[in-house]
Amino acid sequence: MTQDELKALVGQAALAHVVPGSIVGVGTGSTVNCFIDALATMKDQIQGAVSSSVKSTERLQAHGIKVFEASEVESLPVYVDGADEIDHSGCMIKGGGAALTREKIVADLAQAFVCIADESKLVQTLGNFPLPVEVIPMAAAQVARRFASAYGGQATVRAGVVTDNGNIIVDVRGLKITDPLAMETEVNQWPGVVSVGIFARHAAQVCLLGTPSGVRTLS
Ligand code: ABF
Repeated sequence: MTQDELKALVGQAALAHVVPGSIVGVGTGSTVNCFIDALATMKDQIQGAVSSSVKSTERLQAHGIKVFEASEVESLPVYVDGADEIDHSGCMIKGGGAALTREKIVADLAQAFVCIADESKLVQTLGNFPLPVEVIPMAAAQVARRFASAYGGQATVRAGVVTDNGNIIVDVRGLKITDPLAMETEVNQWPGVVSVGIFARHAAQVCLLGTPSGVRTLS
């Protein structure tokens, strides 16, 4: 199966975790696009969605799915999103699509995080994928120096990218993230960091992995 077929497989499988009559938290990325397309087949069974990006909002609305503002809901039964990497405890690196801040905001509203990914995303230790960090532009150089001194990481500004929130992304290479929660907690405190693409505090409770032999559920 191609990677796109694996993404379609898990996008469809995630429908089983959608609570009828609820508002669904929806992430961002190509795998989530498959989920959005699958969700459209049951749009009459849900109230709508809370979206984590302009791109996902546009796709949801194109299917006729109502999109609520995050501020309009107090909680969501489920948040469905992809990942750039996920380890065996459900901690993730996210942000390859530059939507990490709103993804974490919507994930924070949800009672359960369902990660959907093709099996290439499952790793033993996070860090091979460059860690995205959303920063206020004036802080970028200092954040890069902190990654170098604290973790030996090499941070570079992602060219040509401005987030939905008007900030920039630095991608940090050379990290071996053996304690995701500790690094997320530390980096979150650095001045100018809007959010870091480590999802440890908001780890996935369920991961649906697309494999050539079908969907593998990790929980
Ligand atoms: C999104 O899923 C981002 O956080 C992450 O970068 C992306 C993975 O994208 P794809 O599903 O296209 O591989 O939530």
